[in-house]
Amino acid sequence: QTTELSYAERAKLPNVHPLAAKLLNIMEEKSSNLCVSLDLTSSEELLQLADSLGPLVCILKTHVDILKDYTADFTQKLQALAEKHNFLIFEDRKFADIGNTVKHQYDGGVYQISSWSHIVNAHVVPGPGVVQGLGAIGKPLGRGCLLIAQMSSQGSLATGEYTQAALKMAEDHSDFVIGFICGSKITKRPEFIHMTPGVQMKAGGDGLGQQYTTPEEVLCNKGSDVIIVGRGILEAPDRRTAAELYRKCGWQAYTKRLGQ
Ligand code: 5FU
Repeated sequence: QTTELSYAERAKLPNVHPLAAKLLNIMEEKSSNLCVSLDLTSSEELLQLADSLGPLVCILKTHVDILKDYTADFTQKLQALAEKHNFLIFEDRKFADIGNTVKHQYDGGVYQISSWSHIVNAHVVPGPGVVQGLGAIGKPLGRGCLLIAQMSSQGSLATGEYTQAALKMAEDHSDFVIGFICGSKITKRPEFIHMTPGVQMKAGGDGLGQQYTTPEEVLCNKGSDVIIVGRGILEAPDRRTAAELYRKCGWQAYTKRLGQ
């Protein structure tokens, strides 16, 4: 048996980032390691679904730039739902430019992402400047960043040394980086949170390069912490029932990993 720490134990570690601690506590409280990816184009539909699925998830992931009817009112309402249901918001913006540019993209423009999204992510291809630029905005606000260490898509170039460089960048900026987007656990340091997209109940793909792994495989065998599920829920006949199934499967796989 390994000495695997629970989410609650990890939340109490001395070096854990406050936002990571908050997330780990939410996961424990809600018995959920499910991040739902609401890749929808209508604000109203997204908000209604956020209200319905909110109790089941630890994180709600957005792609705000695919909304056809975005207004600042949308993010106000989403924040209210995050409070109501106790989940974190993760805008999957995948910043990938020089520090000065990403600062503006994070803070300004139409979406003002830093004002409402608890978590954002970044590619490591530009080097550490991308994290420093984002951190200049995000750190004073108590935000956190995930580095994209691996991707779920077929033929991804984020492998091997690239993945190791992402880990190093995270270690060097652990006052802002809370973890990774990855397919499997890349570090034993329990302060970092591993989140995995490309999850459905059945392994397979979508014909555009997406590759799916099951919740059990991701949490038990690959050692990741959070499953990110989009179409597995969005395309189900009953989205709430599907989300509850993913939550339950994810939680069972986690408790199995803990050896309970
Ligand atoms: F970084 C990544 C990645 O490597 N794979 C992904 O699929 C992000 N994603 C996102 O997760 C993608 O942009 C979608 O928003 C979501 C997966 O959606 P699906 O419908 O479950 O395939």
